[in-house]
Amino acid sequence: MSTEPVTAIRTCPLCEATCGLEIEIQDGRVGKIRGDAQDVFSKGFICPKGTSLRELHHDPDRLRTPLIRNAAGGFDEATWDEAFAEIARRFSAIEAEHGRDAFATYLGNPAAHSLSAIVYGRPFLKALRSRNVFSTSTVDQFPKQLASGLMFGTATSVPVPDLDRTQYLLILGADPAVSNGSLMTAPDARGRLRAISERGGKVVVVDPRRSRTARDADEHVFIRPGSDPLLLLAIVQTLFADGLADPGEHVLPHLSGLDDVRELAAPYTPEAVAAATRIDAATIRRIAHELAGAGPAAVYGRIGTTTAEFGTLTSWLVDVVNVLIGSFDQPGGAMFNTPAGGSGNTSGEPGAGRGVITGRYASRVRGRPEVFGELPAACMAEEIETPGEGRIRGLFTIAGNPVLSTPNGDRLADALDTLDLMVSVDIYRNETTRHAHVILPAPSPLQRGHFDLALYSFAVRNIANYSPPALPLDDGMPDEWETLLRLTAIAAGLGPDADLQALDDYVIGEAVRAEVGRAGSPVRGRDADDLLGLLAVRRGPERILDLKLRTGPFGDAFGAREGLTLAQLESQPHGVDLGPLVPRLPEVLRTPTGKVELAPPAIVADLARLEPALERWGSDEDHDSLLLIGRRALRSNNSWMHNLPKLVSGPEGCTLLVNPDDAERLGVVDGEHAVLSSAAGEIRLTARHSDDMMPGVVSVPHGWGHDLPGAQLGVAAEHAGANVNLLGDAGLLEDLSGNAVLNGIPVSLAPAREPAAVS
Ligand SMILES: Nc1nc2c(c(=O)[nH]1)N[C@H]1C(S)=C(S)[C@@H](COP(=O)(O)OP(=O)(O)OC[C@H]3O[C@@H](n4cnc5c(=O)[nH]c(N)nc54)[C@H](O)[C@@H]3O)O[C@H]1N2
Ligand SMILES: Nc1nc2c(c(=O)[nH]1)N[C@H]1C(S)=C(S)[C@@H](COP(=O)(O)OP(=O)(O)OC[C@H]3O[C@@H](n4cnc5c(=O)[nH]c(N)nc54)[C@H](O)[C@@H]3O)O[C@H]1N2
Ligand code: SF4
Ligand SMILES: [Mo]
Repeated sequence: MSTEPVTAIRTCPLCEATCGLEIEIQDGRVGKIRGDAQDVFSKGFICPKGTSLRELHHDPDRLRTPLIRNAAGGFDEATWDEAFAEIARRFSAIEAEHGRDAFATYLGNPAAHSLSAIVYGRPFLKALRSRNVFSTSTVDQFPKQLASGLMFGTATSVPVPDLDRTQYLLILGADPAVSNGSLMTAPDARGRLRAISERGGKVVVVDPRRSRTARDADEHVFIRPGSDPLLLLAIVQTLFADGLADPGEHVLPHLSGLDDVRELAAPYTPEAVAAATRIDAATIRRIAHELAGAGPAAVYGRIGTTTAEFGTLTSWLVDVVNVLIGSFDQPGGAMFNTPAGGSGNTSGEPGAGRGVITGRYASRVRGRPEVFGELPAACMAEEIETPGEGRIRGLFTIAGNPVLSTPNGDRLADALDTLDLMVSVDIYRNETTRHAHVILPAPSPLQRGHFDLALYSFAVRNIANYSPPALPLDDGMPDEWETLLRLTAIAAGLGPDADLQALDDYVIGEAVRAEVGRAGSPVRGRDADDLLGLLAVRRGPERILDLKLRTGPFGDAFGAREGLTLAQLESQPHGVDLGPLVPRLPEVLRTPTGKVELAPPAIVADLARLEPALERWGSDEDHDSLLLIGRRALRSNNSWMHNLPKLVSGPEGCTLLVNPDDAERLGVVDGEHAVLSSAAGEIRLTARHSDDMMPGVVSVPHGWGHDLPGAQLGVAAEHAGANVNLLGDAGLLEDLSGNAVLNGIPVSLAPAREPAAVS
């Protein structure tokens, strides 16, 4: 007998926009998915990926049972007990012979959106006690977080443009009309950007490609890939030279290094950088004047600026300009969020702190410094391949697909096959997880509770929204946090049959005891057992979330004041709007000096590396070169939503975009296959002529190349595309953050003579 359809309200976990969804459910089947018009933040906005959660939930290729690799190289379905026993057996053997640094972890992008992974990833890493911690952060945003950390004191102190109140926005290397915003949580980013122009403001986009955001904007400026730091230096130089640099009364008392910045930028006049950036001096000067004179203004840089040769330098300069133009930390400028779930800049004593220290240890083979407790993802292959003490023998991947998402994925794939243990917690058997000894499936996103603990820290309003699971777990399927806790038990030496409830009680006990002991905590000095009693109705990530909310900046401090609790969020399924961003200087700072460090020595030293680049990029040879950049598409999500027919139907997703003049010169025909090669490798794919491309620049999206044997992705294999990261160079890391350089790679292009191997 059929049951009544119900409507579940929940936040979409797929990207940073945190849209509210309305999901029809009947008899355990997911029906229509619409935007939740009552969501306090997204107000009904939804994108094609959000609606495809239905297809994702019912995808027959999505894993429902653990898999264990067999002697023939295939996989056998296994029970959960068998899977954990196999992991424990291999784990003990490695530990006995090689010790702790023989283990490694790689956390992928969906882990940043998963309450389970955010909350239980940490105890797992702690129990593993290995230095080999890798994640997508080093193929993504570490440069921004490092620059923010050095300037403001913590990795999450990333200023976000106050989109809804700004009058002028300069965007570098981001396409929020497609990506829906990143380190700028803003559902319907496209609508919010258009609103700036509609209220008489201006949006300027700097990008080597006329992106969707650029087409919507008031002005688009082409730039030579990678040269953004020069443009920004010239803007800084102009602001000082023309008497426009004025941080304002609100910021000045908390500022250190203003004179240093003036001096450092002095040589970089607009004329000096014009040839290297390909932007004429008058345009640079005009943009500098507009930024200073347009009312509240902000600069925003993203993936095109962080996955670049000078990512940290560029990320720093973005906020130097933000400070100099006078609207920093003010409505309409670049501002700090106040996250309801708390972060490094809401806990502890306000106004000063330990700041950021990097390089406490280094990677074994290349000696790359640790940043925020992680080593560069692009070092993984060499750490597995190279013999000696500390060689990685056991790897855990959690929600990641590094074979497609990191440079030289082919080399990494070969290395993975030499491991003594590889465990993947994932929802698919894909290009990476096919190498695992054991794959542990995570439930569908609709079967889990959700609160975007990480991404709300970068939202353009202060928002709190919790969603309970829309559907129950399948019979016998543990929640992802239980799987992670089981792995924690194995890593802690408690074995695969440990009492998870006891371990979970230990985790929350530690968290509460730390909180009551923390200086500045609203529950400092309270009795830990009392608080644990108040939390006792919950378990798992929800219990930790309740603790974080209640001790966070809007929390009820366990009854000591009016404020948020998880119970309150549960009663408000469309979310709680905690208001627009508010000025937070100087309380937000956690630098040792208690100042905004406008000229952090580590970053300033990196300017020495930029000087030769200025000359190199201005040369005739550079003007004749061909450079590769990436892009994103609305119907794609990094490497992993290509198995959903609705998203991959229609025009081919993985194509090369080339300016028609370049194409003609190179004999590359529109719609035909071309060969794109770099020092690292070559790929074949369909070329598309496009006036949107700057001459001398080609664009290929990442996350494709689904033609590898052993994966179980029936639909994606029919739309395989080519893996652009075969052209990247794992040896090429940004100096300060260890982030891989994925944009601005020198390439050559030719027509393909034979039919393409991949289509
Ligand atoms: N050339 C180039 N390379 C890039 C980029 C680029 O711009 N250009 N961008 C980089 C960026 S920004 C990022 S974030 C990375 C992404 O890099 P990765 O995170 O390594 O790759 P994803 O494609 O996001 O893969 C996510 C994996 O998580 C699985 N998954 C999905 N949902 C869940 C879940 O709920 N639980 C679990 N356990 N698993 C789940 C998917 O099946 C998939 O295997 O790629 C980077 N690589
Ligand atoms: N639809 C969709 N949305 C996504 C994702 C997805 O895969 N698909 N991925 C999510 C993830 S993990 C992330 S990190 C975010 C990223 O969010 P965004 O940073 O907005 O990512 P992109 O859309 O790749 O935009 C990057 C832009 O930088 C430009 N660019 C490349 N090199 C340079 C350069 O040297 N200088 C300048 N000025 N511009 C350059 C590219 O042409 C491109 O337009 O998107 C998230 N949202
Ligand atoms: S924009 Fe992002 S959060 Fe919103 S529906 Fe699309 S994928 Fe989900
Ligand atoms: Mo990302």
